[in-house]
Amino acid sequence: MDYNLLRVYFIMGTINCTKDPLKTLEEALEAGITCFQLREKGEGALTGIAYEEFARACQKMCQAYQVPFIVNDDVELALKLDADGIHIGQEDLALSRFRKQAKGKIVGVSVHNSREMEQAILSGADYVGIGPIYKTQSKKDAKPPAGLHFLSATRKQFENFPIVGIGGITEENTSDILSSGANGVSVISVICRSKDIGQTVKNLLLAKK
Ligand code: FQP
Ligand code: MG
Repeated sequence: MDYNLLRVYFIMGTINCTKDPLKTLEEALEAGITCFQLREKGEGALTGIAYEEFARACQKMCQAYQVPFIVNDDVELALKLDADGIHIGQEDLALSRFRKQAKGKIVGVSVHNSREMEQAILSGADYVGIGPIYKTQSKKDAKPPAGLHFLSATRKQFENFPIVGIGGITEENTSDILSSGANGVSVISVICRSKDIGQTVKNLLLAKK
């Protein structure tokens, strides 16, 4: 995959939003996010038809901006909607099984150590999410923050593999993430809670190594 797609990777579910979720997504797309992941989970998340309809609305909006629409965890929905990709964690469905069902789709995998990193590559991941780099408010069962060390060590070992940093990322620390070797940053709160999404996304896009 083109690693530039990871530059500003917005992840969102309705419960993360402080205003209308589709309006949040539209402002983020308008401002230039490079990838979108629907992560509809947690207490109060949409389910059933409402979930599927929300997913379709997000997908349609992403298509209008030609930004990849990735589904978190839910392989069934990703296939049903013909999403551009799926993001799976270590506890989620075996990657090799999904790989066969989803030729041509972007597959992302969360990794936390070098064993998981090697396994993800062997299983055919297109990119990996490394984190949590810092403390995060968006994921209750997040592992303890790992800091930048594993990120930079992974970049040294895999010079060209697409990597996005995740967990506690802000406009201020984005440069550090990029300097440590990530191709981009993945954020939820910083966009969902921004009073000026346009400016926030611009700041993320402008951050230099
Ligand atoms: N990295 C990324 C990405 N997206 C994610 N959703 C995760 C990591 C976390 O399964 P997981 O994935 O460990 O937890 P959850 O399903 O609760 O998000 F690389 F895309 F930024
Ligand atoms: Mg998951």
